[in-house]
Formats: sequence, structure tokens, C-alpha cells
Amino acid sequence: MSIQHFKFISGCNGLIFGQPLLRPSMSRLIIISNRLPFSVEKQNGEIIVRQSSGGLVSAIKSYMEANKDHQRYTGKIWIGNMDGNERDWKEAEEKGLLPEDFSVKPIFPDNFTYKNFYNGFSNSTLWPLFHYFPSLVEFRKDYFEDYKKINQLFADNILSVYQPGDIIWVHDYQLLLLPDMLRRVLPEATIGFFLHIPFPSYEILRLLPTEWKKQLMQGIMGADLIGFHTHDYVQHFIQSAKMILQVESQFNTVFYGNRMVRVDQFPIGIDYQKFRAACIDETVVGICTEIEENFYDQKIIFSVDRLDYTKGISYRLDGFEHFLEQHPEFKEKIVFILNIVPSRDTIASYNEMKKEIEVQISTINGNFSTLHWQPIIYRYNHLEFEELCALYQAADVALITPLRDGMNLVAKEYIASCIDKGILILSELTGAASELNEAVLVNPTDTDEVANAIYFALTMPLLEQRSRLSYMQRRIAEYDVQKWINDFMDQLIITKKDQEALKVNILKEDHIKKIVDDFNKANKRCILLDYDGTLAPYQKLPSMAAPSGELMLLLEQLTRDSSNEIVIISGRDVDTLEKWLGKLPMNMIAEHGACVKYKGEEWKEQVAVNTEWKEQVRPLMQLFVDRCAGSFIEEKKSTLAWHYRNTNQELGFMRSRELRNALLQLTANTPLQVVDGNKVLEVRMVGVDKGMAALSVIAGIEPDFILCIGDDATDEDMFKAMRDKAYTIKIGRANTSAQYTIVSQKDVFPFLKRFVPRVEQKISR
Ligand code: GDG
Repeated sequence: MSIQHFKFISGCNGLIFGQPLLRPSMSRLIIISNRLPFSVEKQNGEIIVRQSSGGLVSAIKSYMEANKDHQRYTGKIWIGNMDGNERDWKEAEEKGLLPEDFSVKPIFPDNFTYKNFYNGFSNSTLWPLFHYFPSLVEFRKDYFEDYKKINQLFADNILSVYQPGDIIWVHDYQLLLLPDMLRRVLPEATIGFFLHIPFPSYEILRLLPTEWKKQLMQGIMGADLIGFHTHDYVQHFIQSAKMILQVESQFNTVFYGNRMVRVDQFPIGIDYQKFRAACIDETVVGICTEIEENFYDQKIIFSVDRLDYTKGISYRLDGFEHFLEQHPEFKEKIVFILNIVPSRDTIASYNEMKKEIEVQISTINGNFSTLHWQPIIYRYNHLEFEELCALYQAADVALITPLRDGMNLVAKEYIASCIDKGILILSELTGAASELNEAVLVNPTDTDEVANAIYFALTMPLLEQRSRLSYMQRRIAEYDVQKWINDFMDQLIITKKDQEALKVNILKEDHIKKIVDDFNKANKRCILLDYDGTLAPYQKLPSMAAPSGELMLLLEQLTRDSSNEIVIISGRDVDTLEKWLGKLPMNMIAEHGACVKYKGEEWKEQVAVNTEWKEQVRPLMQLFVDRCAGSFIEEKKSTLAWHYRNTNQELGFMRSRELRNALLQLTANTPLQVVDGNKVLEVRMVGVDKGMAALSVIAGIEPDFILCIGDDATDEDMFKAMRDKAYTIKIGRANTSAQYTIVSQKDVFPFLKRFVPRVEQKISR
């Protein structure tokens, strides 16, 4: 990548996480998720409103309710698909059965399209792929088409309620295309996106057909702020964006086209106080006491998950079985309460899995049960909140061993519910593992490790249990769901402000008018133009960037006016500049100032160039050519350059840092300098730079109008030297000393053409 030091106008410095420091005034919050947090159905003629289970709903719903007294938003709307039909919905609404804390806009898609979208692309393509189950992925065009249709349906529904100033927050893998669909219609809207499941490494994502993965990445990049649970997912996303969309990035800031997008880690929290309050809730305590009395002589191991292959239930049972085999002394002294919550049971593979799990449970119970005891109590149902909390409180051990999990809220909820005992055995493949270091971490597929962890947990002294718990409880209490949401919202607002600040420097029409006006008024004008990346786009090889016909015509038109002095100021060697541009009546500076040709004169060397140093530097650069496929050395009269524009972005960048360090060591205390350019490292003599060269050319011309344009780090010397003397313009979004920025090289020609009519007018007079 180019070594660009992007401006950080602000960031999270000084921000207390989760405190709503920046309050958007008069904003409504629009939450978008595939499903609404409840369903409506009719049973025996009566309307029933049922709360949905699942991590996303648990987190956001709790926030929407808890935050009702705060004045952060003027309104809150939740938009999502509705389980049930429109008639029942209306009836529930009329009877006042819907939530009061926020308004709801239900979407009623047609069944067939929805099935392909939900069971199909969402849960048979994205879900297995993002959870590292590539063999389960279905690649079906009709699924993808219907996924697009439902995303578009969401976009249409959002647009029908959107008001300027609203903050839109899109959730999860079912709606990856939505941010960009909205951005196309609402270029200025504030849009956040959060992914609740893992974002896989590029090696996994690349399994998707090229067009799909491109559209999906573009879709997400429509947001201003993109959130993930862990640092790894952030890195995977940025890497994929680089590989698929060729974005540039600096830390967690990504530049895509003319937009700046932030990508960051926001580990989701739980409503900690709700689970603490449940510890003293009468009903919960009652149920908990009943459970403890029932199993007074047994230790309780507990797990609860939605039915899903990612949750690793079968491996968990293997581990438990292995423990029973290895530790017969625990016979009749433990019980494993395994609760599975029905989920996606209309997908055939889920149903199949359910049957397999049930067979496995029967086998274990058949092999180990006694007349008075059975080791596993299995239930396939949704638990009421009170019962769930009671089970958390009663459990001596929570056995949570998914094969992959974006975060896993159950682990956090269990920790929050423990009073004076409790051990969490947690899969290291969950997002939660990166926060809950004091849990007993296991690899879920390693049955020995799981069995040993169960033994370790069951025999852990109380003092150690409490000490581990208190560390984890403090952390979970601190960054709860409220803080998670406020933190995300604060960062979203900061990102919008940073985008605005970046826009300030962009060359706009009123700036152009002023520059052209000054140009027209001037008697002697000087235009200094860098070549590669400014007048010609970068090519795979430097030799391929010969000037186009359009460029030659433009330069010819500009040079026709004798009041104009055009100066090409480049790192290129003399021969190339002479061959490509030597016919035009211009001034040329080669190798950043080592050689200069004034209009109508011959080339002159500006410094006595000693090139013995090249014998030391060349072998070092060659070593890096061998270690980094696609990189190459360009040798000029007074410069050696190592280019890495054709390498794998990550590897090239990493190797460039290594080579830079090695070169800096090699050239320390010598008259050589190492210059970090746009995907190139150059070594040359000190005292040769575009700043010095520009100053010396200007001294000979004495212009009353100067314009400098360049794109590279080496052009910064020119911008600095010309400060207060010239209009300076940087191509690209990197941090710069130039006054203005033109985002793309493509926009340079139209800008320069604005100086042509005046020239032609003068000639025709
Ligand atoms: C996705 C990601 C990420 C479960 N059973 C019952 C019940 N639940 C509640 C739990 C918890 C939630 O559902 C499950 O959350 P998880 O995080 O464990 O898992 P997913 O549903 O797969 O959630 C996950 C999450 O999004 C948030 O970003 O952590 O990685 O896959 O809150 O309490 N609640 C009740 N009865 C049940 O039977 N009342």
C-alpha cells in the first residue's frame, strides 16, 4: 500500500467508552434487523404476541426498553420482517398488544422469496461459510437473487419512513447488501452496520463466486461505520475489502472511492443489571431453590443453545461421555441439563441434526444411567426468562462449547448470574473467549480436553471460582449492552464528523473558479506537474505509462501560450522523459531534481552524482525482490527504486517495512536518503528533492501565478517548498501539506482543461 498517513481529525482519544458524549440533536434511531423482536400469531381465536429468542434480539430489545427515559433520540423505530400475517398484526396493534417503548414497521415479504432469502442464501450460504463450514455451503443463483430482492424490499421500506437526520443502524448477515442500497439513494445519510456473526478470513470468503462477494463487500461498505465483535473479524474484513475492492486502509480507516469508512471492534455486552436483579427476584429464586433441592446431592452442568451445528452440541456430548468414562466416581453425583431452543427447524439439515443429537443423548443415558439417576436431562424448548436465570444460578458449571460463535451471549449471561460459585467452560472459538480469559478455555473438538476441563471445573476450590468470577463480572458489568450501543453510536457520529472534515480540503468548483481567475489575471504562470499518478495513471510496469494522445494534446495546448511555463517534475529518468515528452516546449525535472532541462536547452546534471553506493544497495533490494513476488528494481542514473505495486498488498507492505528498516540502517551516516513513495522505496543522494528542484526552476521563471500538482510522498517536498507561493493540489486522499485534494487521477484532466480556453482565446486574437 502507499505509505499514506491519513489525517485523523478525531478518534476515540478522550472518549470514555460508552458514555454518550456526542448526542445527535433531533435524530431518530432506526434499527433494522431481519426479524422483529416478537411474532404475532392467532391461537384458538386469540392473538398472542411472542418474544423471539436469539442474541441480536436479546441485546437490542433490552436497550430499546431500558433507554426509554433518555433523551438521546426523538424517536425509535424497529424495522424487520414479521412472523405472521398482516391481519393478525393489525389486530394486535388495535388491541394495544405491541411494545410501547419504540415504534415498529413490519415487513411482509412473499413466502417463496423469503424462503430463498432466509433458509436459502442467509442460512445455507452465508451462515455456514462465515462459521467456517464450507462443505455445508450451497451456491445457488436463485438464492442470491432472492437475497437481493429482500434487501431491496428493506431499502424501500426504510426509504418510505426515512427523514433527514435519522440514524440508520443495520444488523447482521441477512442484510449485507442493504447499506449500499440505501447509500445510493441517501448519499449523506448516517448509516451504521453491525455483524453479529464472525467475519471469516479472506481464504474462506473467496470461495464465493466473484460477483457475489464483490456485491456483498460493496453492500457493507455503504455504511459509515462497520462494527464487529472482535479484532480478528475487523482484520479479516479489511483484508477482504483490500483483496476484493482494492481499498486503501490505515489502521481502522478504509478509503473506498471517494468515501471514508471506519471499521472497528465493538464486543457486544449484555443487560448486566437485568441478570443481577434476577438473582434476587422472588420467582427466579423460587425456581432456583426448587432445582437445587431436586439435585441436592448432584453438581449441575448446564448448557443452552439454539439448535445449530455451529454450537458444537454433538462434540460437547462426546466430551461429556468421555468424562463419564474416565471418572466413574462422579456417577450419580452430577447431572447435565442440556437445553436446546428450536431454531430454523424448517431447514432439513437442522432437523436431521436434531435427530442425531437425540440419538446420541439416548445412547449416553442408556449406557450410564442407573435406576436412580440419568446423566443427561434433555429439553427441546424455549425457556421463560425466569427459568433461564434460575438455571444459570443453580448451575455449578456452564458448558458452552460452540465450534464457532460471533460472540456468545449465554456465556456472559451465565457469568452475570453467578452469585458465589460457578465455572464457565468456554470454547476458544467464540468471540467471547477473547474477553473472558478467566473461563476454562477449551478446543470444542478435543474430547480429552473437554473431559479434563469438566473434571477441573468440578473440583475447583470455591475461592478460585469466586476470584475468576469477580474479574469477569467486573468486565461484563462495565461494558454492558447500553455502553455497547452508545459506544457504537458515538463512533458513528465521530465518523460522520471526520468525513465532513476530510471534505473541507477537496477541490470544489468555487476553488477552481478562483484558481482559474488568478491564472487569467497573471502575466507569467508556472504549472508544475508530477507525471506518474498525476498526468498518467499507475500501470503494472513503469514502462507502460507512456503519455496518452489526450495528455499530449492538453500539454500542447497549455504550452502554446508563451505566458505559460509548464514544468514536468518527476522521479523518472532523463531518457524516458525525453523520449515521451521531449518534443514539447516544456521544462523537465528528472529523478526528483538530479537532472533538469530548461525549455529549449539541454539536460544538465544538478549534482555530481557518485553512484558507488548502488553496489551496496542493489543486492539488498534484490534480496527483497526474491522474497516478494511481483516486486522489481528500477535503476535510474542517480536513484535505485524498489517497486511493490504488483505484489500481494499485505505482503508487499510488510516487506516494504522490512526493506525500509534495512535500508535506513545501511544508509545511516551516509549522504543517502531513503524515500517512501507510492508503492515504491527509493534511495538517492540527500539534497535532491522536488522541493529544491521546484524552487530553483521558479527562481529562473519568476512567475506571478504558480500551480503544483502531484500525488506521491515525494511531491510533499514540493508542496512544502511552495507553501504560500503557489496553489498546491494533492491527488488522492492521503494526508498532505497541499492546500487542496483531488480524489482521483481521472479528475486531473478536466481540471487542467479549465486553463486551456484562455490560452486558445489568446491565440485566436
Ligand atoms: C448471534 C450470534 C452473538 C437462548 N435460549 C433462550 C433464550 N436465549 C437467549 C440467550 C441469549 C440469546 O438468546 C442467544 O445469544 P447467543 O449470543 O448465545 O447466540 P445467537 O442467537 O446465535 O446470536 C452470537 C449474538 O448474535 C449477539 O451478537 O453473540 O455469536 O450467533 O441472550 O439468553 N432466552 C430465553 N429462553 C431461551 O430458551 N428467554
